[in-house]
Amino acid sequence: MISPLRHLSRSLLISNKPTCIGLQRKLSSSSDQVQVEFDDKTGLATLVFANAPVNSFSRKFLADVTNEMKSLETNSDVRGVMLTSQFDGRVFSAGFDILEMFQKPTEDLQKFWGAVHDWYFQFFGSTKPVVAAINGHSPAGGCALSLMCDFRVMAEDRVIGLNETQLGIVAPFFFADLMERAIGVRRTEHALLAGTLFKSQQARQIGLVDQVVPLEEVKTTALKQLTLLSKIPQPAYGITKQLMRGASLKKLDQCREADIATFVNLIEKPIVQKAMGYYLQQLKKKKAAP
Ligand code: CO8
Repeated sequence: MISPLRHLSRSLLISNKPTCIGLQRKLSSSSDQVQVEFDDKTGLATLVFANAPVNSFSRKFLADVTNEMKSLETNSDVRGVMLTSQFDGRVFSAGFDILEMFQKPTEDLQKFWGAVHDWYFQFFGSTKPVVAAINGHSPAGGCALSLMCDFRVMAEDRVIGLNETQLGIVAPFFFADLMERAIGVRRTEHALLAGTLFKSQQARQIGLVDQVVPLEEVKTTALKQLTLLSKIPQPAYGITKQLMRGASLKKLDQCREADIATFVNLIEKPIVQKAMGYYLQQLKKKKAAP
């Protein structure tokens, strides 16, 4: 098996056609749903989520983005990572793929939640500068991923938040923790109970995102911020991240099995399955409406 580090080194060597931006190159990716771009002059990489139609996180997509991030993390040429979506203006990520949690055997649910843990540890545990260019709606798991980044730039007039209760499910404690870090306990409690999706401008006011700009400026603004962060000396940057995040990471690490059991127990409840089925129907109906 190729180690993640060797995988990226090989990718750098065989990286192909240049993109429209100067020295930026597309790196080979193990998945069609995640594109990796790398600027070897600045050392900045971009992960572009391209899992049509809405970048929902299936088990496979979780594993793919986790693997790509791992490769970037372990490559010393990479000085920072920007996350963004190929579906510019529409959706950053619709969160977890609800179909992965609907009418699935226990074993699949366990594997899915294990992949969620790996994804959390990889992104929230990254020691490099990571900036989210949120160029579309970002509910639930999309919001959580943004909150794992060091800085969030969002397009105007889109929504972000942990809306799980609206689906009849419960955001896990490590999502609540991510939100609490950004907006405090009281606001998080209100937001989680109501399943609030905040409009970008309001998200900025309460500190859920750091900057809101017109859509066409999202990536350049995020890149500017990433450039600044990438100039802060490593390992000081990475050690500081570990210092600030270590306790949260350790908390989940110490209860991985129990957390998987909690998830499965909740998701398998008939009333929860019913609520998710209803929510899925509503999503389809929305499309069917004139
Ligand atoms: N999962 C699966 N399918 C989805 C999802 C999703 N999260 N979101 C959208 N889809 C599907 C739609 O059903 C539709 O399918 P089809 O083409 O077959 O009709 C297709 O994707 C396109 O969707 P839309 O037409 O709605 O696309 P739009 O661009 O109009 O809207 C939105 C994009 C705003 C993102 C919209 O799709 C939306 O609101 N989606 C739902 C978002 C959501 O509520 N996500 C919550 C997921 S749960 C989660 O992330 C954390 C769960 C933690 C679990 C803890 C349990 C203990």
